[in-house]
Amino acid sequence: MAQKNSVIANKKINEKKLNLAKKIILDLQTELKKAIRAGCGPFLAAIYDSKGTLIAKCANSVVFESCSHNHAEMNAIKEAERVLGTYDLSPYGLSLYVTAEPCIMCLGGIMWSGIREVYYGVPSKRVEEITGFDEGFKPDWLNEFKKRGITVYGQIEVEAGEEVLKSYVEQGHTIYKPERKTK
Ligand code: AZG
Ligand code: ZN
Repeated sequence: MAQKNSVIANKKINEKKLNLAKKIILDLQTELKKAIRAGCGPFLAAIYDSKGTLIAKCANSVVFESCSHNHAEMNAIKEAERVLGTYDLSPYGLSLYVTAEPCIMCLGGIMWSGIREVYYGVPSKRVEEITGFDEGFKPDWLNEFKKRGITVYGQIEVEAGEEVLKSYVEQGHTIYKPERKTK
């Protein structure tokens, strides 16, 4: 049976890629603490090309820039498209690394950007339990991405990511979400 927090993937795991992803995500979690101190939300994303060149790295800036779209992944995709001068990233063989599982909005953003690989840290369920953020409904997204040729490896270095989210909450930072009127 799968261990709690064991890595999940929609393609056979490549140990070399996984080890690189562990290092990148751990580094992102460390850098995220600084981004939080600077007023950003508790998520950080980076996009690398297939040679390992960093193309974009962005934190969540929803509160900082007063924009509900400004999740880390959306900011990083937008920055990569600006740097490369294109709305279609598919020819570049890009990989997105992010400190937590993408939310429903970012899954759409990733799908339409042409990103080829996604590596994430803390699963949405834990993000929601720790912080109270609403990550949205995402039925069978690993399989849907697989059908579209997008590789996903998830739940990478989860403990380190959970610690950062816990400290964001303990420090009293904003849990940004619209008021829900369900009745
Ligand atoms: C979020 N989840 C991720 N992965 N990234 C962000 O920027 C988010 N903002 N709220 N939930
Ligand atoms: Zn998002």
